[in-house]
Amino acid sequence: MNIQAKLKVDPRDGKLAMAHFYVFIVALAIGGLAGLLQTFVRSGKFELPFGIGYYQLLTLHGVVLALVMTTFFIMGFLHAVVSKTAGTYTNRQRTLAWISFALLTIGTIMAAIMILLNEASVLYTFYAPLQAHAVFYIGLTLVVVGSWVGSAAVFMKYGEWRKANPGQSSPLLTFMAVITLMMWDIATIGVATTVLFQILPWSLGLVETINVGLSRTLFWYFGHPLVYFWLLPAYMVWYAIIPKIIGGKIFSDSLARLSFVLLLFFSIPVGLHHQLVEPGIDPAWKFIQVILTFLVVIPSLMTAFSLFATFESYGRSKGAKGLFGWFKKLPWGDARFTIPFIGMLGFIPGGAGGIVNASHQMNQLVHNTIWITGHFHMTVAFAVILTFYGVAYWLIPHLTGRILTKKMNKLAMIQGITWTIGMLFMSSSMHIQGLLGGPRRSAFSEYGGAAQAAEWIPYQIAQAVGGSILFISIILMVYVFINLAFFAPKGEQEFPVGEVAKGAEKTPLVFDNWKLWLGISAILIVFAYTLPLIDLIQNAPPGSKGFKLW
Ligand code: HAS
Repeated sequence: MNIQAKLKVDPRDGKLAMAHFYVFIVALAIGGLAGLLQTFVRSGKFELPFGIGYYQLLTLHGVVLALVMTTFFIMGFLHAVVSKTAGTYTNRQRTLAWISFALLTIGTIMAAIMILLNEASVLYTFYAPLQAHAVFYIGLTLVVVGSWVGSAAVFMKYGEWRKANPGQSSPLLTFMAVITLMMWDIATIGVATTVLFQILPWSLGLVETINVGLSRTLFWYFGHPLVYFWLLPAYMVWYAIIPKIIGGKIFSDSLARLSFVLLLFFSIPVGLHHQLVEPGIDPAWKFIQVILTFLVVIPSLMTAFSLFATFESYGRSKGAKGLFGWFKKLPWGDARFTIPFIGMLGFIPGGAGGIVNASHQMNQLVHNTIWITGHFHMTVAFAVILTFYGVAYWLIPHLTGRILTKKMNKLAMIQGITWTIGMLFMSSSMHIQGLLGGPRRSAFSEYGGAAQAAEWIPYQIAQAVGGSILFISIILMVYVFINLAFFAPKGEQEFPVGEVAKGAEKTPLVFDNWKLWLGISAILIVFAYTLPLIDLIQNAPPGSKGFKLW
């Protein structure tokens, strides 16, 4: 094992990661409050005070939780993981990471101010022709650029490690961090292109119209890998950290790397599955991207297989018998394991829902309904966030030189379990309401007819109940976080890094061959997107001039 993996994260890198986590917890509190108020409005029993609009609140909720909270947590986590497994950052790398943090924060503040002023009530997808103040888009651009600068720090550390360790396979967690950020950097080119060349000029009044189809397509080129940007750090934990927490081993280093490589290949050329009902895109390309979507399910099935293998081997090593005997041997009292495990369980229905969405014909039924909102609450707001909570319970004290006490562990369990109950109410009622035709992204007052809405009311009340339980869970999380960051007893909290099972095959060096992976990735993207984009530009609506971006 690399010697660095035995060391604590250097305090200077620890501070850097913690700075990200402070923003994470503030975002969780603000976004969660916005979510709670939203469920109240949707129950039809509450009106927002001070003239706050429903879409303004929904934008705040979506942007702060889906874009800000996740990005800050992920960047902080990746910096900590890379510093731990590939070695302490050099001053140059750390400076870059701080510049990244500053850009992320400034961009976030700019976007948040515009949302609060009701100048950017365009939801987290900011689809044209909804238009926000230019400052909102500039803020989001800074967030993207900030994340690029942060990934440069990670790539530099990885390159330095490779140079110092020729002929060796890179540390698994660092390898996974590199793939996550490469995917992110390639994906953000899409959103940066539409913002810089289409949306900003249009929002500044330099051009009068915008090519909506093109803009949405560039957005979803980014939007689907965005959801994998949330998922991959959770997979890093499931593959490489949970085995250590339970006292077991990583089933196969190569399988874990292969699934990440496949996620890099197939997470980007699939964005059209968000646009299956949109005009202007040839059905043949939609069909091709649906097939590619089914291919991206494979690495998740590999992940499920690998996790079962880890749990079962561990259980059997402890004397478990029978098909599910291993289940009883898992450390159920340990919040660092149990809460992410509940997330894994939730990802089974969450993933199944994704497969329904991707199935072209079924998508027609669910696309504009709140079923989709139920889907992403089960995936990102359940599987992923429970895993992030599980990480916070040990990473925050590790970085602040404190420990997770038994009392805090108990509170963390209650926090994760209340989240589970709240999200089950919320997500299942959203799924059912969606099947009954309940629309998404719609305020109660704007539904079609009162008679139809009456059928949905029980589910909307269930969402308000779920929202309230979730908010209690957020208050508990804030409490646990503050305790672990400032008040828990001083001590050494382990940073668990899994080791590979004895007898597993040696990891082939080909996994560190980036020319190969990036080359295949580029070919797939060019194949899946070139013709649809040319179509959208050439057949832009009447009135478009020149290079028909608008
Ligand atoms: Fe999705 C829409 C398809 C995964 C998030 N998705 C969304 C939106 C979001 C989102 C935010 O094809 C809405 C965007 C908007 O605002 O419009 N999604 C999929 C597919 C997958 C998928 C095929 N989505 C995710 C993940 C997300 C996420 C992950 C966030 C983190 N999604 C779609 C489609 C749409 C969509 C369409 C567009 C819909 C529309 O019409 O607008 C797949 O990646 C899912 C694969 C997952 C699995 C599950 C594997 C299970 C594992 C757990 C193992 C458990 C263990 C424990 C070991 C196959 C790994 C077990 C223990 C025991 C004891 C049993």
